[in-house]
Amino acid sequence: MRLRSILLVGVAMMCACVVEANHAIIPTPKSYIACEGEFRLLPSHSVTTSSSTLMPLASYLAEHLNVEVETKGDIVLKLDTALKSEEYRLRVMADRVEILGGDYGGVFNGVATFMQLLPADVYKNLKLPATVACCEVEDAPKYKYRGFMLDVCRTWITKEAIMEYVDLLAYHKINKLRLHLTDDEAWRLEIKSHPELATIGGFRGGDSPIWPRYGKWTEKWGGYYTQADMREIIAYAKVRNIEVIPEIDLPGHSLAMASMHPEILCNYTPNLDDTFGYDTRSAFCVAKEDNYTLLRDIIREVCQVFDTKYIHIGGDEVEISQWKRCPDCLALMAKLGYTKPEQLQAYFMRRISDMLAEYGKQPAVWNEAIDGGKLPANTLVFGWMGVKECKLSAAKGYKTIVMPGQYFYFDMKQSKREPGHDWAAIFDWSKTYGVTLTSLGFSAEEQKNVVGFEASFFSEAYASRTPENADFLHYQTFPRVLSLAEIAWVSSNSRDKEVFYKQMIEHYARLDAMGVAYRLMPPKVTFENGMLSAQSDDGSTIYVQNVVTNVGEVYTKPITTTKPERYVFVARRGSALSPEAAVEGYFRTLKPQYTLTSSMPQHSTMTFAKAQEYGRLARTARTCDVGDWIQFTFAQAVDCRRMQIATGNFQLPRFIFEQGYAEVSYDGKTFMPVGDLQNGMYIIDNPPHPIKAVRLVCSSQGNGAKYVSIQPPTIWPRL
Ligand code: TNX
Repeated sequence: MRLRSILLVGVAMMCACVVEANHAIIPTPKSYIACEGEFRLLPSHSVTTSSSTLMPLASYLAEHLNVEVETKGDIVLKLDTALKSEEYRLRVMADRVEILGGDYGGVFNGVATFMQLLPADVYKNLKLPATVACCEVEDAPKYKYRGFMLDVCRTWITKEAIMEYVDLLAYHKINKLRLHLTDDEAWRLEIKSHPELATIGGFRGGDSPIWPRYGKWTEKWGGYYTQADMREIIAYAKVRNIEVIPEIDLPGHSLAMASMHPEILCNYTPNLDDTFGYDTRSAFCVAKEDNYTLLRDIIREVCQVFDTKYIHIGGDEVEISQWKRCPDCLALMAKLGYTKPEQLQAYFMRRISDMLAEYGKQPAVWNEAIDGGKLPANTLVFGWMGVKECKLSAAKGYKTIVMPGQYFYFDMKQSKREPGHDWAAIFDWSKTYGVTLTSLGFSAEEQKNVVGFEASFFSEAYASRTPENADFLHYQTFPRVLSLAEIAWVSSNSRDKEVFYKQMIEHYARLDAMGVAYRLMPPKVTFENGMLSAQSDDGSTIYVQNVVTNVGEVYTKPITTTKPERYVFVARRGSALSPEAAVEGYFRTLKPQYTLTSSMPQHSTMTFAKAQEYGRLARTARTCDVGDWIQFTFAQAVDCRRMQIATGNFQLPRFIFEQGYAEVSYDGKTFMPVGDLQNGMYIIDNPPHPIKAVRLVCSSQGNGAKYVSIQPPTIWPRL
């Protein structure tokens, strides 16, 4: 080993190798040494390996390189037992390329780096000859677990779309994909002993017992993976060094299951007057033995399909109030000598963990699951609620995955006016990139229990945004995935955002070739001395639109104007897009005085008066029926360029009028229908007269919830 490195340095000196930062490889390799000369990849070259284990990888690489796999070749893949798991050495020489790895994952990582050294069209259709500068790369990951979680429940994501996304993760050396397979909105995995779970539970709306939610209100919508499909996904991911870990979310988040099997619920009769008889309870009863029989069937099959060490069994956000009302759960508590219902959750998780152990598996859980008592010592804990919860888990001795929402939930908004949740934080790639365990306050002891990082994409907001094309998934997750890949890989704790941003911009050419519709940083807009200008630094094209004349064009030079608020800019590059940028005046909204009235009674604390003050939403005291309405009556008729009236949560279509229409009145007496609601809201663009009142009318019964939320109106002035 020693001798070899001395020799290497010798060779390096002879061929004038120099240590370079890198070639914008993401994640950044430990060491990249540039050597003299180049390797010219020709169609006559071929990939070769003598290891049968590496054969699938040889084919994977050959496919990307547009060459063949042959017994004798110039691009050599090899296992090297002197290297650790996932560690690799890549040597690009003038006449040959060698990729050595400690195991399959190591060689894969070397292959992924080699691809990044090639022209970007390696991700599309590589044109040969192609050249790579000679170099030597030595590299290994810091963390064993570099994960991404995809919520395929709230939005149905097809097998093919998962595979496409797997490719994107693999190109960045992410090595775990966790599939969130069950939730309140769907059951997505075929269970042969209970086929209805997927064949019925995979679909919502229409004649399904599962209420439509988050989009696709009028059709029966969804899908599921057969076990054969899932095996295909697992095999596809395995070639790409990605382990697929399933999550069956228990004992809460089980409304889809309960809609098919109400007998899993607690033993009391809830009052369903407010929901037209629809039972929204979502937690398994802990005291029913039959539940464990059903769950054993499920766990057995899940363990057969997935060859992973861990099976994630959920444990988040359980509505424990249901157990408190259940005589059977209370009796079980008494029998076990429990004083808090949270202990029932630990009891439940332990029973499922025991089942897993019988099939040779270990439990993985969300952080709340460890609050009510001890779980088996080999439990893997996913800390999502905050840094505190991650530290607590590590301090208790559990192996822990760090994924607090405010850094790792890529379903969060990237800036204030963009789509996404905001419960954890509003952040872009730079916040994720800044994460180190030390800066988050983990002690050395706690750090020892951290196995890695995971980012997640919960998909409530995706279903209403054309999931048939992956643009929204891409936009929310890229370039944030680049930050995840970087921090989970590099050993160094130093972070330089400027340097990484430059690296990212170089990497954009690869994302373009991969077909990723990533998010660009917004162009910088300035207004000085009557001149409005926009600038971007990432090779994108800026477009400008005058919102008064509606003329849009490519921005080429500063605009002379006295009305800078009339112009809005976006940057585009390939499929990538930036959020809107403009001077603050463009975004300004009006808050005219109005009265909120409704055919539905108001909630006792989230009153209509509160929404009239803006800033807060109101709630009704029951769900909606056909013909129910809400009305906004303005004290003075409002002249504006745009008005948005919405039920529900803006980014998370729930608690809405699932179907309905809007009516506008210019005199406060006669109302004219103007159009159908989209995801519970209506936008009036360029009204011909000042608006005196707007009314939203419901044309469907119920919304799968106990109430309707009402947003204050958003009103943009004329410019
Ligand atoms: C919290 S993460 C949840 C999910 C939501 C997500 C939205 C977790 C364990 N529970 O059910 O989809 O927030 O960001």
